Amino acid sequence: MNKTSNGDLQIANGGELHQIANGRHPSLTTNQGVVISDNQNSLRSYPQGPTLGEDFILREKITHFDHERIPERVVHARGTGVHGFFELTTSLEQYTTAKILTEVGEKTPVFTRMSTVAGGAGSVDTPRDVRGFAVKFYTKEGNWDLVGNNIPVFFIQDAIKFPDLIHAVKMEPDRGFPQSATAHDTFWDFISLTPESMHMIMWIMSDRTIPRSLRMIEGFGVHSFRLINAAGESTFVKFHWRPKLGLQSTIWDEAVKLAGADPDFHRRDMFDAIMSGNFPEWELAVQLFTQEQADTFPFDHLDPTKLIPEELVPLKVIGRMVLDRWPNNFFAETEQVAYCPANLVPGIDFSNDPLLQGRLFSYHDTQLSRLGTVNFHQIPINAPKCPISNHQRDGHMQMTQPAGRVAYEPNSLSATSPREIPARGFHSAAVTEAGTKGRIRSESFADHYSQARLFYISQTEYEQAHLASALVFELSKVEHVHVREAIVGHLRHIDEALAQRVATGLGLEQLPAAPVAARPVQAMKPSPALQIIGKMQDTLMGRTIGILVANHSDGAVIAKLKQAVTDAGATVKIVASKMGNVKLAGGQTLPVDGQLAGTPSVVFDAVAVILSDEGVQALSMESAAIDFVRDAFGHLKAIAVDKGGQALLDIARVGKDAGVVDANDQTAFIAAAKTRQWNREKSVRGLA
Ligand code: HDE
Repeated sequence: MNKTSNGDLQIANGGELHQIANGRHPSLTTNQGVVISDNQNSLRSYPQGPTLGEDFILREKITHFDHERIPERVVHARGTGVHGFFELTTSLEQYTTAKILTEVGEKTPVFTRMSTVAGGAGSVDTPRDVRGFAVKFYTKEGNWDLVGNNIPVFFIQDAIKFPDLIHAVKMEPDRGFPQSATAHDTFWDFISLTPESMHMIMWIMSDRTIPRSLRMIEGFGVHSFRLINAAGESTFVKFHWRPKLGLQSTIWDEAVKLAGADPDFHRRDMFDAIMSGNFPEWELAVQLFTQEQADTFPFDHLDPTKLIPEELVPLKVIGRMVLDRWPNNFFAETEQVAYCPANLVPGIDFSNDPLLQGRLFSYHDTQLSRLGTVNFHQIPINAPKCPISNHQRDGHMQMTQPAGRVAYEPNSLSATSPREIPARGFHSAAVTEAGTKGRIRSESFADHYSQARLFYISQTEYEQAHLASALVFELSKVEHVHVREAIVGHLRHIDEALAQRVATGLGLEQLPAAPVAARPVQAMKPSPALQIIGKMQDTLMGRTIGILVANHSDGAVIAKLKQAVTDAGATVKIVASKMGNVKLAGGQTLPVDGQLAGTPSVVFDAVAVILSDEGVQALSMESAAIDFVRDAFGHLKAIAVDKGGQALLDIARVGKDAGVVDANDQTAFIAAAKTRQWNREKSVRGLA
């Protein structure tokens, strides 16, 4: 619905715009356009009589309602989509003819959907899971979909294993649980028998899978693609999205509590950011390399369980994506958007990665069952923003009315019917390929442990401890002891100390034998680019600070703190035991944003506690207040306190360290709030 210059509302109806005088509602009609006189009562034969079958208005309304749901995505069912644009800053003209990668300054509209993988559409936002990162670029030369994840590698090497992987991770079929969790027998059973998944397992068990915000995740195209230039030469490329806000994750205990406190935590966070004009931004970077370079890599880049370390092929930043417009309608856009890795534009091409090859037909196929027709490309969110003309006709829900006799090519009857354009049209890379046909796994895919080790040894000690603890948590939920042991056996190839930590956490008395490795594990130099901590930004931008207050709190301290953190780019929310207003010490009132029981500290990046003596007394018997400060401390967050705040911390037996600061020292608070108090962790939980 838009407003015209005179303030009238315009409502799109069947493609036509009806102007409605300011302040008047449009008529309620049936789908046939018949104005409805009574939307409260169905048609009865007499006041106490039966409802009449002739009530076409009732029948139409209920029938439409009965069919409102469509099949949810078989994977990535829960997602959050946002409109935005991509702007190229560096031309790749030397490598490709694709306009989107050569026209510097051009802003191309995009629709980006981020998702979890395992849970259903109504599942929570914060399980331990991969996040999908799918971008549809509506380019001048057709739609290009870069359908990636927030992890640069995948579990399996061959598409034929995908249904097995997904069946293993989804709810177990006999019991219908767990929803959206890897911590169960069938997942780990499959993994224990699939050593190629070990590298991905390191990423999954790291904090990458429990992100703080969708605005703070990286995105990866995962597979190698090809770029093709005007001379027809091709170069391999990997795509990377890097968030302006840096990487940030939650603590596992926090993610678990967030699931209860706010099941929509990530979607709401994105919505709030877009609505308040804090538009999230990512850099698009590429790794470019030739076949000759690839031949020297100690791994096969066509194996999707491998990444190309940045130290080997540096990232080149070529543009930025800004997400700045929330969809008008969740179903019409976020639910109906149909991504497909086969949607490419001239100048970009596929590689032979066998996982990518399998994906190329899967997505279109899945849309046919989800959206029900070959014409789903006509749905506005899927329609290219450049002209389409071809001889495809008819099918369910055909929305266009192609005119004329000719629906074939070649023809001599029409001078205006669409024809192929060899010079501008899509060409595949002209590469010579030969070999023996067969169901073959390339020998070059056989090393399953070297990059898993590379990932593990590249992490900080805190991240290693989280990863080891995640493995203990997940495997402790696995009932079959032989499955736990088999996983620990694999870990021995990755890092003996890691295997030992996990074995100890699981109470295994001796280390299980390691399986035979198909290839010896190669020593590699650590790559700090694989850390989260190494990629956190020194910023408070995009973060939220919660201030717990009560009647008679010191308004001046609150105001100064609020100003300082807002200036640093954060948002402030006031929390108190009742909604409405609190009366501050000076007599002023302060509006409350969140009621304490419903606004625990897990929803904030850092907290402040500003309380009068009376306030402390009132909150000291309140378990939500005790949990507020205990959890903030336990989740390694900065806590700013005045005298009353400190008193509440003492009552809650919360310790004192460098992250607990005087609320009057705003600079110290901001510095502490930008990060987590990693050193504190040893004092609050026993990690593996
Ligand atoms: Fe997908 N994947 N996938 N996938 N995938 C789908 O397509 C599939 C894979 C990814 O927000 C489905 O439209 C196969 C890798 C994202 O709508 C389905 C294989 C990567 C999304 C499908 C893979 C992804 C999907 C389900 C192995 C990262 C959500 C709904 C050969 C590079 C897109 C749909 C959105 C969705 C198949 C593996 C990313 C079933 C067969 C690797 C982000 O077609």
